[in-house]
Amino acid sequence: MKLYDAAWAPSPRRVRIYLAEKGIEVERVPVDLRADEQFSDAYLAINPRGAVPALELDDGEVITESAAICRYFEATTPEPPLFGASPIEIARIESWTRRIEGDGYFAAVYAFRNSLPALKDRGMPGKWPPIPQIPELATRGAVMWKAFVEGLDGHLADRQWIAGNDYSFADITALVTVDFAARAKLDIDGCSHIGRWHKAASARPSASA
Ligand SMILES: N[C@@H](CCC(=O)N[C@@H](CS)C(=O)NCC(=O)O)C(=O)O
Repeated sequence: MKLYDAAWAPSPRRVRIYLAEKGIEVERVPVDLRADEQFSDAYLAINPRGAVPALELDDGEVITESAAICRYFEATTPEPPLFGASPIEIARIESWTRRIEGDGYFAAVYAFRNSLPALKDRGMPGKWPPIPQIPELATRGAVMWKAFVEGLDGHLADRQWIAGNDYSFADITALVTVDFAARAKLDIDGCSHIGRWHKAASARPSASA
């Protein structure tokens, strides 16, 4: 089994943090995004969408999408549960994960991909026809981000973790989202509850995986 990984990118980091929390070791194959290695013939044979992460199983089947890779390991190695155990825990974690992805992570992607000169004509991650940058989408990302962090900050006012008593996949998703958003100059300044949560999540050994 091999995990195709990239050092600084949020989606592979999401999988690395998840695996560290579970105590699962997987052989990693680095893909150098700065050198556009995701578009090499060798990597496109693994994932024709030209995105990381990807998990290649021993029988050759490839799973893409960071959440799907983590779901695979949750099924093979249920303990400790990071997607919840009871029906209500599972629903809470899924609900928050989707909200963080749709409202927070995508806000950061809009801001990041539509503002960096180096990403000209690369408005979406991975292999697409040229996608022009649209500056208004960066503005949209900033508006979404502000509303997202305000909502999350209020939610965390009386909670340690986002979706229940225990650290979960929702926290992992939010951690990689907040750290990625900072690269697009979207911050959590003034959000004291997110600040406390972020400090605690970042202090876990898995955060540096
Ligand atoms: N929804 C996918 C997103 C994958 C994705 O966007 N990967 C980025 C790194 S975080 C990538 O491969 N980018 C390559 C590029 O920008 O060309 C997942 O969760 O795995």
